[in-house]
Amino acid sequence: MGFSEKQEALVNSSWEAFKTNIPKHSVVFYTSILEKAPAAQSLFSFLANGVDPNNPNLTSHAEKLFALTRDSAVQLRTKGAVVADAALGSVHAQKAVTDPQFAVVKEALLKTIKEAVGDKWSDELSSAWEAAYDALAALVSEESMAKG
Ligand code: HEM
Ligand code: ISQ
Repeated sequence: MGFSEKQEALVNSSWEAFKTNIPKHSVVFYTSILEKAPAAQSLFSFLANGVDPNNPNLTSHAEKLFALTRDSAVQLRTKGAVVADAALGSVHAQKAVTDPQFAVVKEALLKTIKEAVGDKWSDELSSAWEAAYDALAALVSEESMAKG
């Protein structure tokens, strides 16, 4: 199934909404992750002191994850596939990231976008982010398996 121009535009505009207040949206994101997976606190070095919006490490990691998902949407639309940096695999292989963890991050990401866009939220917007994230996650997890 192809990724449409409209889906790309939906992801791009909500990425802009996310960027208007990264500390605020990062709190929504990490809080949602920790609710579902409290163990994530010890996995991420930048969560050692809890969800602190003034910790630049915490906000920059969230921003990076959302930016990569947005790039993935652009690549799906222009190339029909996602081409990511192979280095993504090795960090996740070392941490032995599992499928349920990918799902937790996905749910938190969708919840955060929903909050960021307010009444512009739609099922179409949600499935566009979902498709972009799934394609990226598949790649990260494949690369991480290959590195074993
Ligand atoms: C580190 C991307 C999913 C756990 C990283 C890094 C990137 C990245 C780029 C390098 C450090 C940074 O700059 O942030 C992604 C992408 C994902 C994904 C694109 C999904 C599409 C996950 C999942 C988990 C996870 C599901 C497990 C809950 C980690 C950990 C680190 C890391 C523990 C090291 C963090 C630290 O420095 O403390 N990831 N990640 N990642 N990732 Fe992921
Ligand atoms: C997974 N990998 C890298 C960074 C992240 C930030 C927040 C949540 C999950 C992440």
